[in-house]
Amino acid sequence: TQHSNGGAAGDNGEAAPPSVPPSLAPPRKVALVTGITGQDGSYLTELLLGKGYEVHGLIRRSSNFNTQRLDHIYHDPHSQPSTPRPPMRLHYADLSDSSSLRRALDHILPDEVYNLAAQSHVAVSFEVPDYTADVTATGALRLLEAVRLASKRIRYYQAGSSEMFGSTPPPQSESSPFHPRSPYAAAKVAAHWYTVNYREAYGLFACNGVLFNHESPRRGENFVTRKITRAVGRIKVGLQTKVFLGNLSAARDWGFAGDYVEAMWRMLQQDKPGDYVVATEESHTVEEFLQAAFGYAGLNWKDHVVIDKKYFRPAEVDSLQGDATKARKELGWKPKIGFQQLVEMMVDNDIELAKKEKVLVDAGYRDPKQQP
Ligand code: NDP
Ligand code: GDR
Repeated sequence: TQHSNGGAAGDNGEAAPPSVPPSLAPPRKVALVTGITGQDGSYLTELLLGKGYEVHGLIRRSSNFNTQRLDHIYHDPHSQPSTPRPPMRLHYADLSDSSSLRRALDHILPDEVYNLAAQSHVAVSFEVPDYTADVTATGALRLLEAVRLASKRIRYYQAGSSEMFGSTPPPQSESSPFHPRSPYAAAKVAAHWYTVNYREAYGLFACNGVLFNHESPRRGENFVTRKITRAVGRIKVGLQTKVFLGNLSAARDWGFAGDYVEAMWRMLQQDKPGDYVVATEESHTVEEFLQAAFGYAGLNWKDHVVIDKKYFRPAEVDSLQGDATKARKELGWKPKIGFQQLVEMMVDNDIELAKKEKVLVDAGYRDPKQQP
């Protein structure tokens, strides 16, 4: 869908439909997405382009290309001059650099800002706590301040997390207390309250989405679901035999990222700003995920999983299961993809990926020992 909307009226010199003079066509909404190169950023961009938005994304400098998740959307004007470009633009900025955020906001003047950028790995946050706080907590504050100074009519979405509930027992809803169990979770709690404060202090239309875990074939490869499905694919085609994991008894409420970005967008279309839990309301342990993923591929996880202490965390979040009543009632949101379907989608994708890797290994272009 993003391609058909990519050349919408006004972009790339294309004419508006004949029945609507360009001056009378409603102006296209403009969104700014931080973390656009991440899992959620890519799904949200597809959703917004499909709704006719002009999408601007902030990307940070990296020594390797970091736009793989957007490659199917982006059209290089040099190599594809005749293909209409979707209205998506990328700008260099960093959540640790206020001046870059101010410049981006003042230049783009978006209608909506989605703050998805973060150091988002819980285990890594114990290794780089200071950096995690700077990007995940103070980065949100910098962005809120840039939004407030640019225009108070901008609507702001903050990517909050079920990790904020930490050791609070399930089911967790908007009224459950936060008890963060990692530097990442504590930083997200700070970002949550900065967002509430900017709403109360300045009347900003600012929303917190408290999203439970959501996965997809685009999930980062060191989160447990994708680590497992990548291993299933590679084991299935003979590229590896073992996968090393930590705590298998933790329970998570896993949904599909494509469904969850729809809830983010819906929050910013309400009459009033608010905070919403987004979850499937169903919980499974890591072991159950293993059973489902290996079982679907005709394998027994017990033949392949090795426990490695290094993947245990200094403090664990044992059990998450959301109560998304408010999102269901006020946003009219519910997940379309269930647990088994999600597992199968990810395993199917990763078996295909492993088959391609195998071609490279067999041709001598890749070392099979290089695990993701
Ligand atoms: P990812 O880790 O896939 O993406 C994180 C994004 O943030 C990437 O685009 C990354 O850029 C960017 N980023 C990291 N550091 C900076 C920085 N200093 N300045 C600018 N950009 C930066 O996360 P997800 O897509 O899975 O999650 C999106 C958001 O939602 C995150 O804030 C996450 O914490 C939160 N969240 C995620 C949940 C989930 O289950 N997926 C659940 C609840 C909340 P690069 O590509 O260059 O690394
Ligand atoms: P989480 O996701 O910490 O919930 O944060 P992750 O997939 O990293 O861990 C889920 C559970 O699996 C256990 N686990 C392992 N985890 C990883 N990464 N690697 C392993 O080898 C492994 N073995 C067992 C973990 O201990 C944990 O209990 C994700 C991130 O996307 C956050 O940004 C987001 O806010 C939350 O989800 C909601």
